[in-house]
Amino acid sequence: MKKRIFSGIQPTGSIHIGNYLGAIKNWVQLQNEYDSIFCIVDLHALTNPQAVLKMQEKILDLATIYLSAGLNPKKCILFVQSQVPEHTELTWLLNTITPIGELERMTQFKEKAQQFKQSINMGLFDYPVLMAADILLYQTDVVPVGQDQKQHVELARMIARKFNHQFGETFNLPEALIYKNSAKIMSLSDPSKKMSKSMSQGCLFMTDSPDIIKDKIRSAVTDSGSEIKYDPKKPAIANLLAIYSAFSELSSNQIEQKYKNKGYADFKKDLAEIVIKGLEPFQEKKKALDKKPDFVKKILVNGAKKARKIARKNIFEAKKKMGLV
Ligand code: AQP
Repeated sequence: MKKRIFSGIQPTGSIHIGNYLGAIKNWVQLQNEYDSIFCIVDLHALTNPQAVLKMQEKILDLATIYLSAGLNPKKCILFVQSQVPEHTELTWLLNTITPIGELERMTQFKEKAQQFKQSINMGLFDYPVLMAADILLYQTDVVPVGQDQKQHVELARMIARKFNHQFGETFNLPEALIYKNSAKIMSLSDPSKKMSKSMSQGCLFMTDSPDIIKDKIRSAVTDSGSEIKYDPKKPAIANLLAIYSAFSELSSNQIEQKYKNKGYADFKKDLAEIVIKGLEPFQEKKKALDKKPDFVKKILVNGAKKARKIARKNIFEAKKKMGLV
């Protein structure tokens, strides 16, 4: 039997190349090897006060992005989280065994609480338990994510272990799958911060036009010096090398050799071309799919039906173990 993977993205705004390289691009490969379930996590998005605006538009756009990037509904299940109510039901069950201290440790909570100082909501705090429910509901083996989500997958594993210990063997223990090279793409305007939808400055979006891509890469901040060489103390060039490497499949070493006697201007010009070329097939497909919203919606409805079938079976088992059935 194939191992199962589950992953998702929040419909919180335009999708950037961090989301693509850290998540979607890998999913496209993985759907060939794994029993694959990919989700649009709209309930997670509600924790961001801005997200409720035009939610349905953002959901449809993200689904279109998934399909245009190469996710194939014949090979994987694609659905919207809120269409499968068992996610919230399992969240409550898991809440009752999750220590508050564990949630207080979560880096994402600390960062978002800073970002949304005026509206720190309970959902933001409970986000990792909903994520644990997403994962455990499908008896997931592997969760492909960027580096930023590793801590949440570890928490899901801890919750599964605790549930199994307390109520008897029920959930698979999930593992995070992180692709080293593209695990954390940083902001082009501030390489000390990760590229993030909610801080659109410094993002290179998947739907950016060639001219915008050229502009953004030309004006990306650089470090002191002019050498094209990986150096952990120089986060800006390290980030641009990671993007170059992910789009070209060349290693950092090979890229350094190529630009041995050249400067940033040549490097950035070529990087822009490589990114434009890399995104071209996706952008063409998206333009065509944008004209077929009903086709995309139908895929999501069918996906939710398939996901729910699996979810129902597993939530029944969890409730039975807890004495609720
Ligand atoms: N900069 C990044 N580099 C590599 N991977 C990244 N991911 C996000 N940013 C980067 C990966 O994309 C997937 C989906 O992320 P998400 O939308 O669920 O939430 P996020 O991690 O919080 O992404 P953003 O862009 O920062 O969104 P907002 O600003 O809305 O919170 C995950 O697999 C994540 O690791």
